[in-house]
Amino acid sequence: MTRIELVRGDITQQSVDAIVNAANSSLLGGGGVDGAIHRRGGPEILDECRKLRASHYGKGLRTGQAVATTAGRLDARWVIHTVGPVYSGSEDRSDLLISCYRESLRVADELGARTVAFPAVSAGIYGWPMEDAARVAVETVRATETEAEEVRFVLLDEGAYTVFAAQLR
Ligand code: AR6
Repeated sequence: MTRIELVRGDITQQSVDAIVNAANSSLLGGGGVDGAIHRRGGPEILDECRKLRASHYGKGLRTGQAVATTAGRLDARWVIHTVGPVYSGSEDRSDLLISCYRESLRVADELGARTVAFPAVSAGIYGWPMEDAARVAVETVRATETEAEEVRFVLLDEGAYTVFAAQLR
């Protein structure tokens, strides 16, 4: 059984095996969680991202996929970068968001990560409404078979935390 935990705070301050990054397909950094992870984790993460791009993801990491690097100076062993879908009001892209959680957990299992922290993927710059982002996140983690003992959702603000808490009830 995987325990699901909820934490209000900064994901870069978590002590876990793997921290999931809401990245973009370039893997070269950005704002939001991505910016915070690279800032606090240091240049080692970007170095590995660059190498991954050169070796495997010349056209970028596709939406819904996930790949791991070192966690640099973060208190974690790995960062798992996943690319969430940009929200669309006219097209249902939830399969891609579901895929982010599933693929991240699959990569976590491959690595042997037992504790995994997720942000609310796509619910910031990519515009996904928080209620729906939380529903997809919680339902998908609950439905995914994983070796992880703990999945921790880390929400930066009170509003997001409250929405996730309601979803977990
Ligand atoms: N800890 C936990 N949650 C955070 C943190 C943090 N340090 N910082 C932001 N959040 P976002 P996206 C919350 O925008 O929507 C980047 O430029 C934030 O409040 O980080 O998937 C990438 O490079 C929101 O609820 O990710 C991509 O281009 C949630 O994390 C793009 O943004 C996700 O917000 C990805 O956009």
